[in-house]
Amino acid sequence: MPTVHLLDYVAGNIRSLVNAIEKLGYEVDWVRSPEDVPKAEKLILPGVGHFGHCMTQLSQANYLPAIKKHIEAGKPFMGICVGLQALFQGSEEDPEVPGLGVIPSYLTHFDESDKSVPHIGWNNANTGGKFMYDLRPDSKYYYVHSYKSPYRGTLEAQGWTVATGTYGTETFIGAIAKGNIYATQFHPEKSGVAGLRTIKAFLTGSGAQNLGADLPSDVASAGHKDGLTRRLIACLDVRTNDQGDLVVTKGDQYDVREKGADRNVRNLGKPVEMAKKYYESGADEVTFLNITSFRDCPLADLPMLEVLRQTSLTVFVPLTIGGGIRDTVDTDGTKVSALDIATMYFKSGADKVSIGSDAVLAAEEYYSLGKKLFGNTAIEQISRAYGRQAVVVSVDPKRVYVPKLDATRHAIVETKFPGPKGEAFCWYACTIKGGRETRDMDVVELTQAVEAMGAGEILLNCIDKDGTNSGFDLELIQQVKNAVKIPVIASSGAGNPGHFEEVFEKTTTDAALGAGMFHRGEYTVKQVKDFLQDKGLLIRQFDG
Ligand code: 1PR
Repeated sequence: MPTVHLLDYVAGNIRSLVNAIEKLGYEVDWVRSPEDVPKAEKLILPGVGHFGHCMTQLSQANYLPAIKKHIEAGKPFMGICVGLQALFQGSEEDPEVPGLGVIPSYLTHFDESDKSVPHIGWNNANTGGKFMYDLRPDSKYYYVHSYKSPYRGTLEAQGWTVATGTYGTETFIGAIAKGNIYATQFHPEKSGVAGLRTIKAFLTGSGAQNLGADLPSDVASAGHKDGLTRRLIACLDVRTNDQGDLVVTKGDQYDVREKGADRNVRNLGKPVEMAKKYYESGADEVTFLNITSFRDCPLADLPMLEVLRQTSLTVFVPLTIGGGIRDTVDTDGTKVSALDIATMYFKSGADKVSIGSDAVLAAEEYYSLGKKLFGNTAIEQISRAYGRQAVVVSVDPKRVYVPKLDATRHAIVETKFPGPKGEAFCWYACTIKGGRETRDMDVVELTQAVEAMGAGEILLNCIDKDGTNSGFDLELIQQVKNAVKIPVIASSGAGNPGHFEEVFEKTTTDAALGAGMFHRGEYTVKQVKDFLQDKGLLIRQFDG
């Protein structure tokens, strides 16, 4: 089997990259010390998290001279995400830390005055009509980053071929290549078939051969629209049923048991199979929520680890796992930190972890200590090790109606849907333990606290709407959108494609999630995307 060398220098969730390479018929050989670098013919430098952290790790382990030598020797080199950023002179993220300086430009933060940051989702890598590692004008690629190299159109004069993405009014470098060097800001291993294609062009060497030549005019001019697409996520709530099988289930307002006398846990299918079905139907991401904690088995045998391992072999879009991510004690009495649990999930193929109950408790402490951070919460620890983009906070709020504006200290919404006694106002109370316990904290307080701790995204459920098929809670979603800069995923209540159009048109949500309507077979992900496309919204279709 042909081999590619992968540099393993920093805690990272690179299992999906390995899976993608193996799927393409190549074998991964690990570079675990600078002495291994000269053995590499083709070298890939992946990267997640902070620019400074990655560069410091590389520098302290004395990798930088070996990488430079590899590049200067003209051997194939590919950088991914922070692996692309490493090629630049430096980044606003950590101004004192130098990059490799192969590309004479600096990285800057996205302007967050008019959009969510990080930039998360599917966007273009527009080559301007040039051949570049099989990047295609009508394909979309998965990005997640807060810093970018602004596109100025000057690097081409120095022999670089550049592909761009556009976010809001900013155009940035999505991929760049010259000679033996290829680097992508997006994650090709998470970009479905389009991503596998570009990795293949690197592995086979075909990408470097015609680099920068003109694409055939019919390909170059094929209709496409640049920009971030509307992101659609399929969510699978997973638990063991009373027979001990691991099943996908779905509740009505979080009650997952059938209405009949026997009250069985609803069984809607098998998690790995359903995830693959949604991927092939065009889901932009798949989220698994472990809604029971499987507490009676050792952590290393958690059934969700195997679900992730199996899913990541065939599903090449981002995978999120939630449920039970908190400091805990294993069955043998060993203390295990939330970071250890997250690491187990990342190593099994997850790209993000989602934290629910523990985030609420951490936020309570944050406020009780006068909004000070001590770096010890699960969110801070995981975000520091794996980057902000790897930490989602899942919020399970419930409406609390009040008769007048000053009836509570909480952030209020004037609602179009009055309460049982005609109350015209409400606030959203956070809950823990799958909605079983309501806390004296509103969604604005929670989301602002977790944003300060380093969460990268909010998964915003709504217990009142969950499983109702009555559409998203637009008032809740806009309240949270107004409160934070990080992206928000609208969840709970989707019953038909029109509900997705409504949430995208009437709120500024960054993504929308559906569960029951897909599991029950009422609509496919593709039908929702076709509907949104017909309405003129920019979406990504499965590129198979
Ligand atoms: O608290 O960190 O252990 O995480 C537990 C996780 O499990 C949380 O993310 C919490 O939301 C979730 N969870 C706990 N109990 C339930 C339950 O249903 N009994 N599921 C549950 C939450 C809600 C959504 C659902 C949408 C869309 N599921 O994810 O998929 O509401 O549904 P719809 O489109 O069918 O309306 P921790």
